[in-house]
Amino acid sequence: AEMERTFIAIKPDGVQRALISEIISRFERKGFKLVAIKIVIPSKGFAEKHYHDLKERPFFNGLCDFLSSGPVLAMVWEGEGVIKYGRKLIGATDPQKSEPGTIRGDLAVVVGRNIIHGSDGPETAKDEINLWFKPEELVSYTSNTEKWVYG
Ligand code: DAT
Ligand code: MG
Repeated sequence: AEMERTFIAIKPDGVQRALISEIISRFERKGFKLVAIKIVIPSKGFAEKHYHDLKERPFFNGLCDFLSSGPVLAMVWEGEGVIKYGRKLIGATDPQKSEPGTIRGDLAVVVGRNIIHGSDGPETAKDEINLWFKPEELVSYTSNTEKWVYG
C-alpha cells in the first residue's frame, strides 16, 4: 500500500466543545493510523506560520488570534489516500456547505468556528507536519489491523 501522511488539528473550539474523541473516532474507525499526537497552545506567531498562505485575506488576523486562543490537538494520520480522504471526512470549509455525515457538517455551524484543520495536499501536508512536529515525535509501527484494512 502507498502510505501517506496528513496533518490534522482540532482547533480550540473543537477542544473546548469536548469533540476530541468524536473526531479521533472518525479517523480511527475508517482505518487510518495515528502516528503523532499532542496538545499545544500555539503562539500567535506560530498560527501565522501555519496559515501563511492566507496572510492577504481579510480574516487572517482573526483566524490567527482564534487558533492561538487555546489548546489545539495536533495529529498526524497515516494511510492510503489519507490526505484527500481526510478532507472528505472533514467536509467543506464553510460548515453551512458541508454535507451531513462530515465532521464540519455534523458538528459545526459557521466558518470562523469550523473545529478542525486538515492539510489540503501532499506539499502542505509535508510542510505542516514539519512545522508542528519534530521527526522523533512521529511513530512508525505496524498496526495489527493493517492486513484487514488493506488485504
Ligand atoms: P480549510 O480549513 O477548509 O482548508 P482554508 O484553508 O481556505 O479552509 O481557510 C483556513 C481557515 O480560515 C478556515 O478553516 C476557516 C477560516 N476561513 C476561511 N475562509 C473564511 C472566511 N471567508 N471568513 C472567515 N474565516 C474563514
Ligand atoms: Mg486550508
